[in-house]
Amino acid sequence: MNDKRGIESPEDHDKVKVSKPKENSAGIPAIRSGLKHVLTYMDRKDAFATLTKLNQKGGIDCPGCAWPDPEDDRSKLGEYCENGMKAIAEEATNRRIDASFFASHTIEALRDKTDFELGKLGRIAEPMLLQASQKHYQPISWDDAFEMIGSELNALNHPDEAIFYTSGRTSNEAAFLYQLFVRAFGTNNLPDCSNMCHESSGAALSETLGIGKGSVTLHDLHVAEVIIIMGQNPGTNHPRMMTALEKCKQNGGKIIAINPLPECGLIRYTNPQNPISILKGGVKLADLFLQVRINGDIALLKALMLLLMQEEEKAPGSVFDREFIEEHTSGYEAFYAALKEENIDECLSEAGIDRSLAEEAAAMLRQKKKIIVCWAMGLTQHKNGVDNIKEVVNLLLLKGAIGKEGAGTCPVRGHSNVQGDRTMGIWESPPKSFLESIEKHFGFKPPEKHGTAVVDAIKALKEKKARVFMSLGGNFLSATPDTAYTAAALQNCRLQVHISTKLNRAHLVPGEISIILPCLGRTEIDIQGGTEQFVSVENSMGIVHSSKGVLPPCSPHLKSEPAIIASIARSTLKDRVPVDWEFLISNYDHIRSAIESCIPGFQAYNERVRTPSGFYLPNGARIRKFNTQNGTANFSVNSRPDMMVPDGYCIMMTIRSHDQYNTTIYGLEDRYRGIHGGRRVVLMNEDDMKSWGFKAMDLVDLNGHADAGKRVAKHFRVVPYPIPRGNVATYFPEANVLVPIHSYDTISKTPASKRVVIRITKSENSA
Ligand SMILES: Nc1nc2c(c(=O)[nH]1)N[C@H]1C(S)=C(S)[C@@H](COP(=O)(O)OP(=O)(O)OC[C@H]3O[C@@H](n4cnc5c(=O)[nH]c(N)nc54)[C@H](O)[C@@H]3O)O[C@H]1N2
Ligand SMILES: Nc1nc2c(c(=O)[nH]1)N[C@H]1C(S)=C(S)[C@@H](COP(=O)(O)OP(=O)(O)OC[C@H]3O[C@@H](n4cnc5c(=O)[nH]c(N)nc54)[C@H](O)[C@@H]3O)O[C@H]1N2
Ligand code: SF4
Ligand SMILES: [Mo]
Repeated sequence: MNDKRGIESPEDHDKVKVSKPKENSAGIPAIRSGLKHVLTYMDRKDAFATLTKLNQKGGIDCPGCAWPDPEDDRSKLGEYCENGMKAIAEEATNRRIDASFFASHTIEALRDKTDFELGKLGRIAEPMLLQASQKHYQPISWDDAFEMIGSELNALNHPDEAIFYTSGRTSNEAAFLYQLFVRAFGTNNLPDCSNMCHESSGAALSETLGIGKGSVTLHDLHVAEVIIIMGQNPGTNHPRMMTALEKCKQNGGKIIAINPLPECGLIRYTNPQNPISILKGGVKLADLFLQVRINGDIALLKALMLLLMQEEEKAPGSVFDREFIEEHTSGYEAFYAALKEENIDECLSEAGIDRSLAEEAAAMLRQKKKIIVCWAMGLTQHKNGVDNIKEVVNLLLLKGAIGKEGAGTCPVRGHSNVQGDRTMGIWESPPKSFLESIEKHFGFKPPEKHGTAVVDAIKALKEKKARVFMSLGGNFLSATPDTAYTAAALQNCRLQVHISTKLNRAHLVPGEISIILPCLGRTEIDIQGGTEQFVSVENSMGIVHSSKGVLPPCSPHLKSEPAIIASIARSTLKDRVPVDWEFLISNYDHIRSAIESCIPGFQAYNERVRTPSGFYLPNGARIRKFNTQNGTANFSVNSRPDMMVPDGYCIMMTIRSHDQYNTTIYGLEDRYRGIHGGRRVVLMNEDDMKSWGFKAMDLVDLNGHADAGKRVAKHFRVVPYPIPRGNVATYFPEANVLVPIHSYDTISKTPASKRVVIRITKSENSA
């Protein structure tokens, strides 16, 4: 039984089955799996209508990840992947939950459902309200809901007592309107999912290269000489990136994968759209796999740079790009001096990498100038997440591998519009220039005091310093660290407002008043002022383009995100600020015109967003114009993190299975890793299993480190897996209960969900 009062998904460890991990990703099984989801949950005509428009020019932007679409040759067969199909099936499902559903299900009964079951209930069909001591959500009219929200917000002592969260699926238009409302209300409390995601990348890249976004385009990936993929599992989380990697290989490029796990998608890829690829059994991807220990990346990068430095010293100018360093960078001397103090073998032993493999990697980089480093959560979600990325930048700067064709930074974004939301001002610490342009354009003074990011927002709610929590999408309970702590924080709320498409666990830890406002999804037609609207998004490579739904709304009672925000703004602010909310949403062109006036790079927004592939936002790093404080790219000195673990403890990373989208559980098949039917598993090295006294499929409990308080996640099955010794892996969000609220990078405030210190013990009555 679940012992967390229903705040975690009920257990499924007894259903877990294990098979051999796969060595070839995608191919026919991917098509089969994606289609199965589409055909199980969607009406056939809806499936046809959406899939033919998915990621096509002028069509629907896939609500999956932020990987960009090719600019020219989009496949008519389908410019999407298995997980794109699952994302569509999840949103455009033919199932609904309405007032009668909630009348027959108490909140307790809903808590007994697994996350997988909750998601499969279907789309929320009408606004719902739950008040203290009630057992059921009950219907509420839109007008009453807006009225209630306005009066509760206005009853606060200070606007900072409200928290306004955003998840990265929301459109530019909704995000811009949301931050406008929140700032007009009087706070910068705008935490977002990015705080738990690529915030470390943003912080590190802004400081070193003057822009918090990546620098490369798809074309750069195709022509790179070497691509290093660190802390990322693209086969699962960015499947169409595999096509770009395939092209790079076809052009003679090499790939180095750095990961504690031999992720199948890094090893081999069969392009499901290419019959020849299918016949040949796909292409080998990684030329070199460096199985780094969790958080051994700084040590490994230092070792690689030392090896390169040795060669450079033998023949100055033969390895490093002296001209670039001289002309465009600062801090080289201090960086060089600090690096010289390091010892190659010490670094490699910390990273857990054989010297011969490191030498092979250094040899692959030595003569090459077109180098790209791609990374994701394996680098960002550490206490030293920002340092990890600054160390990546050091390597690229040494090689002059930035701001030229085939080279640069590639932080691979998660949510499909997480990058756009930040561009739109979803940021708790906005730059002054942004606030000034809001003031100039809208005629009210936005607050300057910085607001709270996710971890501080949770603490503020827990300590009752904040009393209202509103969320524009997302699942603030399960995506955040320290589930039990966060549940208590949410339960302390006077008011919770969830603007959502689907029911999730965050809706089941109510405050005194909880309101669910159901909204349209990307796939649906959005009519305002009598005409069909489209929205726009920014992908991982800074291209802004349109997205337009094709299906009729799944319920007549839904409103669009911008319409909901405008109504909340109106009922809260009345005429306090001179913003015409109704005008803005009557045609989204009006919102885009406002964006154009306030945010650089959006000139002629309405015109350019209508061009078939959209437009690129300006990117200084791409053209060697570094908008840092000193105007140059900056080397940095980053210390190696402490890798010591107390006796009897190990390091756990929390990762995604192939069959989930963050807290949305599409299914129970982690096909590539060979785990089926359940998610409560802990992947463990076989030698560790022997020395810790465990057998395959033993039932164990995961215990947090005592210093961090008493955190336990019970009943996980041990699965032998090729993972470095002393490291284990579990799935997010099941293991989030173990991520301490106070364990995060102090600069980015990103929770260290890839390095959690735990002790593993046999479960009592383990059968
Ligand atoms: N299908 C699907 N697609 C998704 C998502 C999803 O849940 N499902 N989520 C979206 C979102 S929001 C995001 S942010 C991205 C996430 O995309 P990823 O970052 O690829 O996702 P994770 O599963 O967190 O995988 C992290 C990878 O880092 C490795 N790793 C862990 N610790 C370390 C370390 O210390 N060093 C190194 N070198 N590697 C390490 C893990 O073994 C794993 O392969 O995907 C996006 N796309
Ligand atoms: N331990 C651990 N924790 C992690 C991570 C990890 O790797 N390990 N990864 C972190 C990362 S990278 C991220 S990005 C966060 C994700 O954090 P979130 O973005 O908060 O979580 P999601 O699971 O993506 O949110 C899913 C919910 O969004 C709602 N939704 C879906 N589509 C729409 C829509 O179109 N509009 C609206 N309004 N709502 C919609 C649905 O109700 C759905 O249940 O989790 C973080 N948490
Ligand atoms: S790669 Fe990402 S954006 Fe593209 S179809 Fe797949 S899930 Fe959707
Ligand atoms: Mo993310």
